[in-house]
Amino acid sequence: MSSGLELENQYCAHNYHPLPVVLSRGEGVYVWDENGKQYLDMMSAYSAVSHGHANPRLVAALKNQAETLCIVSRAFYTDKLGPFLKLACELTGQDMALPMNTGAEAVETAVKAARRWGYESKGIPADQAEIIVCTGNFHGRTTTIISFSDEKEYQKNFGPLTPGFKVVQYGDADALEKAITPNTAAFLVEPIQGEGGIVIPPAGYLKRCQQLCRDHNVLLIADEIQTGLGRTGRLLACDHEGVKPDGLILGKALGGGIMPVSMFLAKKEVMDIFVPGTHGSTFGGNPLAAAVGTEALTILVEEQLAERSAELGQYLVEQLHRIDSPLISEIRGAGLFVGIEIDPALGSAREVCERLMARGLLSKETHETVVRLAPPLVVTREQLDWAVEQIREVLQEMDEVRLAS
Ligand code: PXG
Repeated sequence: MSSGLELENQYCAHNYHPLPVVLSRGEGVYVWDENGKQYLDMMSAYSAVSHGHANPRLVAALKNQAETLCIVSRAFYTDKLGPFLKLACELTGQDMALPMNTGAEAVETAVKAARRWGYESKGIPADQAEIIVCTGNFHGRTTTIISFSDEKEYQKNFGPLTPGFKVVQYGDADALEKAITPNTAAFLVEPIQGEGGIVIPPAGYLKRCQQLCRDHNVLLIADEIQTGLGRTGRLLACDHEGVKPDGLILGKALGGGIMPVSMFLAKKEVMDIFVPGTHGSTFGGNPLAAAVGTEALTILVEEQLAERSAELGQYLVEQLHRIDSPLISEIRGAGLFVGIEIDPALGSAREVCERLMARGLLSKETHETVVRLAPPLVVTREQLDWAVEQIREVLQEMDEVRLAS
């Protein structure tokens, strides 16, 4: 057994169930294990590695900034943060941003912004603010965020939970309308649910939610940590419906697959509720993160990664549809953000992933029935062809085993 695996199992908390592969190097769409075996990465660290592993431009930006200035805290201005946030705001059509590190921190920032805006701008009575969220949501792992998950396993024995959240059916705008009260400050939603299993809501859903939010003076906050920055074939998944959220949460790919960089963006009226002392982070907005983030956004635009994702994602889904297997019950996707639903009566998504791994393709199941395919956006058509062939053969193998037993 590999010592990397043994040591991690002994010393790292067992809060994950990783596939048994010990990775030691990455370049572009490939990663290698400690024995030198190559794998095509069809997971990209849950969309964080959209630019590919060790992207040379990002590594250069990182090295250059690491040698110049890394961390000074927000007690001082730096020459890197302003230009980074300006670029992020211009690209997304927002006025201002609050930089953080991990996705969950940016979600927490959005929750705080929404509540304070609710009291100070909308006039909600003290401590009465409500935020509406959706069934199947995933927004992170902090105590407050798990409080509004509808996944009981995420909450079990972590109570008391934070009050002030209401859960409505994802994809059902009527349910949102019914749930809104004068105390509703915000509706927090993923335009496509990632951890929920690549769940795409009905066409027109977000647009209708936007209208309802406007009609009732409720902030529409989009969590695009996973769907943003080209993953679904547009810069933002909200762009598919021409929706501009009042608050936007970015993370993952914003750090170019190199370091944690996240932010909450909003219009000025919302962001102005933050005054000195109300929120912060030692590392949020540090010059190293800002330099890498700026380069990540620049590459995204210059190398047209969103357009690439749209084109190649459509190609991937077309090719997957050609696989004739009873194990596939549905294929869903937007851009290079694709889920293959496996019929649980005929096979498990985990087994599909394990068999793919043995063939040099890395993916991960979500919700036991979905095989997720989200390669770096720099993947090529030929690499996708190879991946589809592996999936076809694995499903065929599993079907043969099933029929023989
Ligand atoms: N929002 C969405 C939509 C996400 O997918 C987060 C927020 C939280 O981001 P951070 O950086 O705090 O993990 C995510 C994260 C896990 C896990 O087990 C999380 C994600 C994907 C896969 C596994 O915590 N997405």
